[in-house]
Amino acid sequence: MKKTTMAKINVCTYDTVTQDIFRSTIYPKRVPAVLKGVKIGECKEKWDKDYLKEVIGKKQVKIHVSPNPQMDFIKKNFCYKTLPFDDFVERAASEKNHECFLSEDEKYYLRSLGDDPRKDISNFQRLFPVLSNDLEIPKFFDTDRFFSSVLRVGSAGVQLWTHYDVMDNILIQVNGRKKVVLFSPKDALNLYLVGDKSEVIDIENADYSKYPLFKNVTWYECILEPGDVLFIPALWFHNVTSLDFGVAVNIFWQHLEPSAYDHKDVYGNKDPLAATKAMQIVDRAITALNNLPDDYKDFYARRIISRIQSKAFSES
Ligand SMILES: O=C(O)CCC(=O)C(=O)O
Repeated sequence: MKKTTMAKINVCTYDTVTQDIFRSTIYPKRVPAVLKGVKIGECKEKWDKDYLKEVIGKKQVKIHVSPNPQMDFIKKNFCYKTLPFDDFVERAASEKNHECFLSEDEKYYLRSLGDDPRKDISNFQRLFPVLSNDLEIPKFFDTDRFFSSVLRVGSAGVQLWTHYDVMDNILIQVNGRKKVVLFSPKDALNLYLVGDKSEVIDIENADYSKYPLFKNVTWYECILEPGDVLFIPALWFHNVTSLDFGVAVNIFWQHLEPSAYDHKDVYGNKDPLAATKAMQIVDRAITALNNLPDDYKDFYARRIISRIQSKAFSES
């Protein structure tokens, strides 16, 4: 079946969004929104390749390098390398690089990490203090709910796998254009999830013989221009393609009570504690069902699903 059967929706765009408008009108809807005219500071004028190279210089950064622009975290079709920031930016902004790791047209992607990536949370202002004053972080959430700020720089063409995060997020597109496709949390069963990531990598040409349910998804799409801000509510899946060399910062904040989250989470993608507990209980239920003959196991598995559906699914 062709993708044209799939419902496609443009993400709603709002002009001249202030803090009040965001909090009172946009945020409560819990759907993605493109926000235009948000004050983000001087970064939009300043953050081109040469400025970034000059002010950040030789700071070492760990980056993703891939011969294939469609990066796949599940099959790991990329590798991690470390480069001085100025070299990395020069390479990411060029279509071809004679000096390369894997191939001349390899793609580069930086997602900033904390000082100790296993323990520390990315804080863009702390990691890149020379850039800090250029970016005005919109006051869309209470500051005590701030979780992380992540600098993202990538080559034109890089496509990041579909995934969800467990916290609310604004993606501030500073430089370059970006196509973002989003899927509602209600499409979780159509996305062939492995943890927080979808197995369907080539979403534009999905193989329906392998992923038949993918044709049921509702496809939300937007193109971000420099200066645009995309609100991505927690649990909304997103797949991001850089149309140009691009620079963005995204800010995650805790939408639930802070105690709901796993305090060991550094990326904002570990499921809330209650959800993890529920998944563990289901695993135990499956182990218990395995003690039954197949026909009984099947019968009780169906009854458990029906109980979850009637008691835990929401109508809307
Ligand atoms: O803009 C990107 O490169 C990726 C954005 C993303 O995955 C996010 O904001 O969670």
